[in-house]
Formats: sequence, C-alpha cells, structure tokens
Amino acid sequence: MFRDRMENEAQLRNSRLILALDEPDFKKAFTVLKKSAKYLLAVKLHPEMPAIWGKKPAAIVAKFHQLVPFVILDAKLADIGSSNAFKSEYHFQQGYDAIICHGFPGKESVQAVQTVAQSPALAVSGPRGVFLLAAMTSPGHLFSEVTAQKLAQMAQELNVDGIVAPGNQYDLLAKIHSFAPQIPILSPGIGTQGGDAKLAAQSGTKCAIVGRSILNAEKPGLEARRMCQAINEVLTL
Ligand code: O7M
Repeated sequence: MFRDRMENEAQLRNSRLILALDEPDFKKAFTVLKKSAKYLLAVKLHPEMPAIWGKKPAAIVAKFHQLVPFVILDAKLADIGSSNAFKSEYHFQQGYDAIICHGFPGKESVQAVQTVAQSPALAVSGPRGVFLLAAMTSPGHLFSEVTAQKLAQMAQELNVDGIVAPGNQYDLLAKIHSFAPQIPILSPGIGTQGGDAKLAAQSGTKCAIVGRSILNAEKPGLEARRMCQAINEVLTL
C-alpha cells in the first residue's frame, strides 16, 4: 500500500518533512522547492496552485517529481461518494500520489476515494494514497475530541494511508494517535501556527507538513534541514 511506499522512501531519504508550497509566485515557489528538496519527503499542493501559477496540473506534478518522491494533493474532499469519486479520479490522473479528504461526510465518501486510488488503471504507476483529516489547526475549529476520535476510528477501520491531525495541539494529537495507532499521522501547524516539530513527533506525528516557516525563511534550505532533523531526532531515538 501507499503508506509502505512512503515509509520506505522516508527511510531512504531520511526525511519526514512535507513542504506546503503555498506560494503564488511560481518562480519563488520553485526556487524554495529546489533549495529544500533534499530534505523533503513530499510536496503538498492545494488544487488551485497550478492554475494560480498558470500551469497545467499534470505538468507541475511531473516537474516536481524530478525533485521529490511524492506530490500530495490537499483537496480536502468532502462530498458524497459519487462526487468524491470523479473528483479524485481527475486528480489522480494528473499524477498526484495521494489525496487528502474529510471524513465527516461519512465512511462511504472516503471509501469512494480509496476505490479510485486502488483502481488497476492508476495502480500501474504504483499504489496511490488516501489521507483522512481528523482535526484542524485553525483556532475555533469544530472538531471536538469526540468527533476527532470518531474520525480516527474511521481512519483505522478503513485502513487509510495516513491521518492529518494538528501539530499545534499535542493532547488532541496524542488522542488521535491512540485511537488509530497503526495509521501514520501527518501534521500541519508546525512553525508559523505555533507547533513544535519535536513536541508533535513526541505526541504521535510521523511527518510534518510545513509551509510558511520554510517559504519565508531567509535561507529556506537551512530551515528545511532544521525541521527535518528535529523530527528525525525524536523518531530515531
Ligand atoms: O506551515 P503553514 O502554516 O504555512 O501551512 C500549513 C499548511 O497546512 C497549509 O497548506 C494549510 O492549508 C494546511 N493545513 C493547516 O494549516 N491546518 C490544517 O488543519 C490542515 C491543513 C492541511 O494540510 O490539511 C490537509
């Protein structure tokens, strides 16, 4: 499955860092990516980024694959199964390795994305992944502990490739981890949103999703290396 492929690559590259490339200026975005690539496991993109850059999604994914093993789409799909299915099919056809979706529309909606991810036509180029979002980093979010627990249990039951959970809320993160101990956690919220890579890793994070603190750093390569090492220190203890 995709998560085994990701774990293998993480060990080979000695990196569990995912760059959130939320930079509208393509020249700047690509420069940061080139400078930080050797410390990255993956790049995470919002679906709008290729259009903002005036590029075709498939061309962007192919270009980024020359620098990093995985390009993850942060689609946050949250629709009924049939709509999630055609949206994810379109996205996977652009070459994305994994898609992030919400679980609150229900199990069937997530399963619809998993079915597409595992379809034989897509699997020719390696297994594709599905990540489920269990709670958010944003202040005032409505993911109560009970809801996050239900979403983590759904993730465990569906055996998704990963859970997205907040790297700036350590108690919630640890709880989510305890309800789905087999599923790797990917955490945004580290850096600019206040989360600390080491504390998040100690609470269950397996991979950090970091945007602005690398994008806006004077030396993005150095900042990526620092983040990468901070997570590795905890996970290789
Ligand atoms: O490091 P930052 O704060 O600049 O960027 C964080 C990225 O993670 C950014 O792309 C957000 O859209 C995303 N994100 C969150 O910040 N909080 C969440 O709860 C969830 C995500 C996310 O990646 O969802 C899949």
